[in-house]
Amino acid sequence: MIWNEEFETLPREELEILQLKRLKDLVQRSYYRVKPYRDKMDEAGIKPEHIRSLADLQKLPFTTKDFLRDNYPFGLFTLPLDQVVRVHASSGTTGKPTVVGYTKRDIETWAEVMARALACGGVHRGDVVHNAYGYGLFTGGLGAHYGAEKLGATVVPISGGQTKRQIMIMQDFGSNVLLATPSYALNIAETMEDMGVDSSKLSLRVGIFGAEPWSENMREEVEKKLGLKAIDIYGLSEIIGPGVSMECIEAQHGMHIFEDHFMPEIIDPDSGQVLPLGEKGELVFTTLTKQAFPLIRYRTKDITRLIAEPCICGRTFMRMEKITGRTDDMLIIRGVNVFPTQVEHVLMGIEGVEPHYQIIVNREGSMDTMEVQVEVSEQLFSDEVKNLEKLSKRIQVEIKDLIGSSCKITLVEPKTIQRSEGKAKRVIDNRKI
Ligand code: DLL
Repeated sequence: MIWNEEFETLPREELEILQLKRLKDLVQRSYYRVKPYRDKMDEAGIKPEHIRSLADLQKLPFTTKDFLRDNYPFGLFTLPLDQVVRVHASSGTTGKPTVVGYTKRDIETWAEVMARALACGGVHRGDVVHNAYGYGLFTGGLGAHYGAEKLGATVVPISGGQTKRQIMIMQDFGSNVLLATPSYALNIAETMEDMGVDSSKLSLRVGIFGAEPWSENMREEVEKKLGLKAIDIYGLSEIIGPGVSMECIEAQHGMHIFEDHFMPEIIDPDSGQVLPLGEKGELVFTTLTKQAFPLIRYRTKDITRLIAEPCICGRTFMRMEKITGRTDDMLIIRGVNVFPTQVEHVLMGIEGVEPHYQIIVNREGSMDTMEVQVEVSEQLFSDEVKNLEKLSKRIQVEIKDLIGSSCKITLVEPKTIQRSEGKAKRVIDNRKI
């Protein structure tokens, strides 16, 4: 079902008129109300009146996480705090978190895009939505919550953790929609196995998984284990939270960007040049309607490409392909670029290998080394050493074939790699310490 036919199926020409109107307003608001924006634009020699067409967006300077950090916590809000009804924050890997703020209307907008997103995944009124995204400063829990309520579904605000209890509740309440990170969904599936609960005892129909990268093989794995259709949802706190884009259940290929609110561009991460439509690069977003904390040309560091071809679902919004990694996720191992999702893809395509792994990077002398620790099934683990060696060799060869870099494979006992209740930590890079 399309939640908002009027906007989601808008002919492209009409959408562009709306986007331009909103863009002009955004640039005015940011320039006249926020000094750091004014300084940035003055430095680039751009005034709000220079924005006359959508192509003029490219004249505006980029914003980055550092810009946000420099103005911590509320320095980029365009409105006084008496109009800001909520803040969220994402924990950075180092130092201070990134803080974002919402007016009442921003919360409304967010609920609207999340309702669209859930409808895109086939969720409707009457569904019981088990929301296992974390509630709190993280945007996942509350963002999905408001959207599901707006849609008219019955929300179970369970948050992450206490997995056994979650399974009991899903069984008792007849939950048919699961919202979680893909790694937590796997944790749930595994706990179900341990408890002897078969997926047929649950009523799950669809899982709406996001907040971290996950491969197509991982999708197959969760679908099989939980007996549901797994749909990808994307978002980031800076832009609004979950609900920036969403895969439709009809195509299950690429996430529709709610372009009347969020304007995408793809750039070359090194040169900052905008790339031709369809090319892969860094995703950049401009928030067209957000009031308290708008962002102009925000560099997400996420890597994807845009799909402009019309979709069978009838939505006219462009899609973005599954995120393959982040520019700061990319490991450079002896000069070769490696994304954790590539390793995941290989691992999950091999029988007997469990979907739990970690990548450990070290520097020995001047040499970078990469070790992949991966769990194998109980049965395999107690098998003959020769078979384990064969398996480890096979993984090594497949990784080398795909990414061109050799690594050490360590097969570990089942349940030794830490399980995730939110975003999984896949890489331990000891070179940075
Ligand atoms: O993770 C918002 C969210 C919550 C999205 C729930 C989806 C579901 P942040 O904590 O600010 O916000 O992290 C944003 O997570 O820049 C991506 O690198 C990554 N990410 C989010 N969704 C996906 C996805 C939330 N579907 C960062 N695939 C983003 C891959 C994703 N990566």
